Amino acid sequence: MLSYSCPFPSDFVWGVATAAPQIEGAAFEDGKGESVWDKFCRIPGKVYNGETLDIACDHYHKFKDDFALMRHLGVRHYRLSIAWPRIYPMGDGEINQAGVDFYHRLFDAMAENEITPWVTMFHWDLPQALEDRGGWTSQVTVDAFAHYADMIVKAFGNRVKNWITLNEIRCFTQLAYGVGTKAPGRREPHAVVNQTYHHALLCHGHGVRAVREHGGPGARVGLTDNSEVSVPVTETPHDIAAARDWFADRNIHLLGAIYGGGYAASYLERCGKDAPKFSTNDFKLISLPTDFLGMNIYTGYFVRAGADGKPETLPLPAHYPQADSPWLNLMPQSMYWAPRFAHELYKIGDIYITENGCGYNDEPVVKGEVNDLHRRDFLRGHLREMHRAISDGVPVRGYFLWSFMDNYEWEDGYARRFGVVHVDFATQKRTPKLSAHYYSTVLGQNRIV
Ligand code: PNW
Repeated sequence: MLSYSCPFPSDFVWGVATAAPQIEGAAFEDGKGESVWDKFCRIPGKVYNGETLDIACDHYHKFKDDFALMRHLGVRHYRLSIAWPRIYPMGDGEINQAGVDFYHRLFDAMAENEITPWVTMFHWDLPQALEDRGGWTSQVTVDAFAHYADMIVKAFGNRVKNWITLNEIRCFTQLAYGVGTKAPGRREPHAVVNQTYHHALLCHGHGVRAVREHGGPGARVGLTDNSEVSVPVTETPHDIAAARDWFADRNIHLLGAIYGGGYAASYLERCGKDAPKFSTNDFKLISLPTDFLGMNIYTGYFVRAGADGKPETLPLPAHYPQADSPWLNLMPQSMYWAPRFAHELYKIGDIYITENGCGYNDEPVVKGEVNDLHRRDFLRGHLREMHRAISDGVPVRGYFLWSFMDNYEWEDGYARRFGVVHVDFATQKRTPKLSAHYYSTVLGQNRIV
């Protein structure tokens, strides 16, 4: 067999991913409450061009067409999220039945198109009412999430078997309460940010608990993490060991805590007086066994063993290749090393790449086509490295491309396009790009083409 054929295991899961706030629109329809992003995007200077999530891809009204297109492309697995403020407009308290009904319609339409849902419970759209009560800095949010998770698993558990508790803890804690570039845009001291991590870990635990209690037969659950990824500069034992140490250290407060059953002494020591407040009992919940780990992989850091053998991160030279998202340095080997290190360090049995993709700015439709050869190249390079990981025995069981269609790219608004389907935001017309046809061929043939 020629190596470029790269067949995947016959039960490999190929999918696409989106998130409710980025595609649904209908931000104030049918009783949906305000989310932190609905508020944040209206603060001048926070989001590119002042763009809002009000309409987005209008998926709320167009989901039938969108699922028909997915089916047409051969996509059988779809990662989506439920909008918490659609279910509980105030975060807790009264249920919005119209919101629950919407997701029933959505899951019906998916079933009609033979598409299996993979549902993220929380993808950053915290109800603003909870932010007003402290948001992720407060235990109030943990209690509300526990209730919300119970509710959605009870409501949808007969049709949803694959659950993801939280999407990318770092992004709605550190970037939202420390750096301030994501909603609600606060800049709090370390101690507060460390506490938001801890509250997120507790919510992850509640998500797992809810699925175990109400998920029914065959239900599975895991976290989606955007681990910080190291790529060894050379694939030699020294650099590999240094890169693995780096990975363990940079993820010590999230994956390390969940899979290690508690905070490492070295982490708490480093935090000093800023350490999160917790009880050891918390880890009975946080470290409940999961069925898989979801990893969102976009980029990484080059690491080598320094003169003292310790990990050393190399700065990137000028003109290192990038996508248009300024943080998205092209590093396909991250798709090999991230799942491999996660598997080695935390003994995880099943890993899914729950997001991987690239953002570019100008992708015009010319004569009905979008010629995104850069994205096709990105996909092929990353899939090859994922295939190499599987060949080396790393248990990667599936891959979800980010994203099905161009959508609201958070503080970058609509300018940054991640879709394999082009969206004209003025007309809502969808046009599959060259990369959609490429990906459709890959999943149809179950190999890299
Ligand atoms: C992820 N970084 O976010 C999110 O899960 C998606 O909602 C988002 O649209 C997608 O990736 C593309 O950005 C990330 O700075 C945001 O490294 C930032 C980073 C990584 C992922």
